[in-house]
Amino acid sequence: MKIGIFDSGVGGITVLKEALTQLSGQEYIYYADKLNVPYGTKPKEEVKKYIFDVVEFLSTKNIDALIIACNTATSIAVKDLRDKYNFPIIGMEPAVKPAVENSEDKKVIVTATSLTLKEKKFNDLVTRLNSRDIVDSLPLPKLVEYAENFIFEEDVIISYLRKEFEKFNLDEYGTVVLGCTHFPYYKEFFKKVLPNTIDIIDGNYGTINHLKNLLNIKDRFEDKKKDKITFYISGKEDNEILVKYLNLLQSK
Ligand code: DGN
Repeated sequence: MKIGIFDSGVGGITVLKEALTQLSGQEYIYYADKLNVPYGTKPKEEVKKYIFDVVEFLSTKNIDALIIACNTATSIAVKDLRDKYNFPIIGMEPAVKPAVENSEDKKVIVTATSLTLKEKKFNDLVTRLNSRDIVDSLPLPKLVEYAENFIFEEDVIISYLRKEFEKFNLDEYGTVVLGCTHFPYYKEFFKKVLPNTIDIIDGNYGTINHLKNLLNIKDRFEDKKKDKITFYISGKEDNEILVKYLNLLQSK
């Protein structure tokens, strides 16, 4: 199968990595809209236009399915994209449901971009789960900027996260959700800042598992066929930098 994956930048590579871990022998076309990153701090209508341009491009590559590997883009465009295109479209959504189930009597912090946290999609989800009182949100826009600029220095990231989580009494919380595909690059740093009684979860496993069931794809452990990946990038940078990010994740 030919699977299109896109994000505003390098965040979706964390989803691609999950696909390579779980699935066997697929062809991936990854598009990073580096020219327009970040999506998460811009006006909705502007971002929607960028998203439609990217998906139009991917649709010319005869993809069998599309993963919107970006929570922000999913929040604002998944419905309209599904109306326009015939291939299956899988979006990302902060993993609030598993987090609420996991936290028992404790609360949940959902980290994401400001746009995702403001959007109706996220707020409807929290209401539907009847969890308004136990779900708090925390935008972490700088993590997107750090990831895009390949900043992984421990002191920089840890001091940013420490300052942001200072706003919470962490004893009250059981789970932190990584609701932006750029954030799994920093999972180890989240672990260092948060007490070990707090679980950290993201939506990448669930998204790829859903794709696997939808397209009836074999598990990697059942069948070790080779994968094929083609990268595209908008803007000035060379698409080779995307390989660097994938290698970074694979070395962990
Ligand atoms: N990776 C995107 C997400 O999951 O929301 C956000 C990146 C951005 O453009 N701010």
